[in-house]
Amino acid sequence: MSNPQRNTKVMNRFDLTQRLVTKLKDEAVIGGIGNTNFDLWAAGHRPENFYMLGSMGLAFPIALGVALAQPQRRVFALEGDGSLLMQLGCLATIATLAPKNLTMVVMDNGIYQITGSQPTPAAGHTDLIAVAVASGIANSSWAADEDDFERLIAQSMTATVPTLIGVRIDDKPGTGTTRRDPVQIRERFMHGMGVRQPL
Ligand SMILES: Cc1ncc(C[n+]2csc(CCOP(=O)(O)OP(=O)(O)O)c2C)c(N)n1
Repeated sequence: MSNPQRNTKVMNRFDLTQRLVTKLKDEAVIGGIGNTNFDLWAAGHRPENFYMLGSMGLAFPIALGVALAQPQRRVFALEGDGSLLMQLGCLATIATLAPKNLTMVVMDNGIYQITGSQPTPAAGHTDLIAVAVASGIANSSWAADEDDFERLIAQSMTATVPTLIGVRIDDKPGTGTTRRDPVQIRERFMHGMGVRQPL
């Protein structure tokens, strides 16, 4: 499990994903590989959702690209701690490009859950929010509990810099299973972003 020294409540990924999705209108949401993806799907499919399949660590980089391409639209990204650890360099890139319309959430269960729950370095000495701050994303913080999570999400909606929210979560598996149809996922998302007619 994730590092208990963070003094934050252990929450649930699906509950937090639902809390986010119910607040949204036309915002984009990028789900990472595995559980962030499955819970995003289970929280209710929307054409503005993009489901990353197969590659660890690409939720934040893809969300960065969408945020830069559509600066008038807010973009959310949901990523697991193990996946973010695989792509830490993206934090420095995001800090440098600094899109104000990007809100990132790292769901930290301290394990690579979907491949057998091996502990990640985030369960030990590595504090991903401290890493993000040191990378230049100053507006980064751990959510103390569900109310704090909702407050940080709301605050990010009008932020002038990128936002990163860390949440400690339990080890409950993802709630649903994303339909694995990459072409359909891409086409629906492009339609959701207003850059392609529906299939
Ligand atoms: C480059 C790469 N290495 C390994 C894998 C295998 N793999 C898929 S998901 C996963 C664990 C993901 O962990 P995390 O992001 O913390 O999410 P969790 O499963 O805990 O929700 C691993 C090791 C992969 N898909 N890609």
